Amino acid sequence: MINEKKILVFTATYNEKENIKILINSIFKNYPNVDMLIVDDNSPDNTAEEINLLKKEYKNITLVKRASKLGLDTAHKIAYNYALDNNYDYLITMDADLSHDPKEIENFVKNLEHNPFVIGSRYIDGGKCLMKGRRLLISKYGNILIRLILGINCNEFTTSYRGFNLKDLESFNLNIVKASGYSFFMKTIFEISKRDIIIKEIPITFKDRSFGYSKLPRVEILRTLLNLFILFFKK
Ligand SMILES: Nc1nc2c(ncn2[C@@H]2O[C@H](COP(=O)(O)OP(=O)(O)OP(=O)(O)O)[C@@H](O)[C@H]2O)c(=O)[nH]1
Ligand SMILES: [Mg+2]
Repeated sequence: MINEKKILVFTATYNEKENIKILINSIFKNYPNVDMLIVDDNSPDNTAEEINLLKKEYKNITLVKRASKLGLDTAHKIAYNYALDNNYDYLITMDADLSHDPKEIENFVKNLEHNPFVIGSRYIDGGKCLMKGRRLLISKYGNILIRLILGINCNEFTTSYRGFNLKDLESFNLNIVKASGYSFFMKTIFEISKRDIIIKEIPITFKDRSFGYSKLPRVEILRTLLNLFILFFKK
């Protein structure tokens, strides 16, 4: 146990067979006492089978396998509800594609001791985004644009590497966030900030995935822009 808290680490998977094995091994090697919840959307590459094999070795994994690709927003809501129903203190969410380094979980836990909500930020001192070219530009300037338009004092809106101190977040619940794709992650910050909950940014290093392919379609960028302007007028 990292500390005496009950901690759930959540990730969603869609075709992450190679990555999930490395991720699970790394998490339990470093933090044997956390629990893991994984929502897999019937990945055609049989990610779920790989997870079931790993479950024999690591008893504290729960797998929810859904019938089809139902999206990241609903997967994250399942995790939030599961964590509340099972009385977890902290919920830490991350991608399964090794873009998020599990060694940084310790820093999330440390910061959750004094903060209701912690976000891993690539764009503060000490943070790094190892993406290249157009992807880096879109991510970097996209986050600056969101910050300017929403007027929220935060440098990162789109990463899913986040920590929730569930006992300290009474006025917030992920179920109220109505959006999908990248917009879901942006709107979560909007709803948290609207409730005057302090957003604690901690530096993370984001690596591009080495196995598999991105599942977020390019149209997501346009949809996020549209939702950004809708949020601006709602403010
Ligand atoms: N269960 C589930 N998982 C998903 C779905 N879409 C994406 N994921 C997972 O969510 C995480 C983030 O998806 P990515 O495709 O890596 O999206 P991204 O990180 O924004 O994009 P890249 O930077 O290009 O990798 C990964 O662990 C995916 O396997 C989905 O519809 N259902
Ligand atoms: Mg990714």
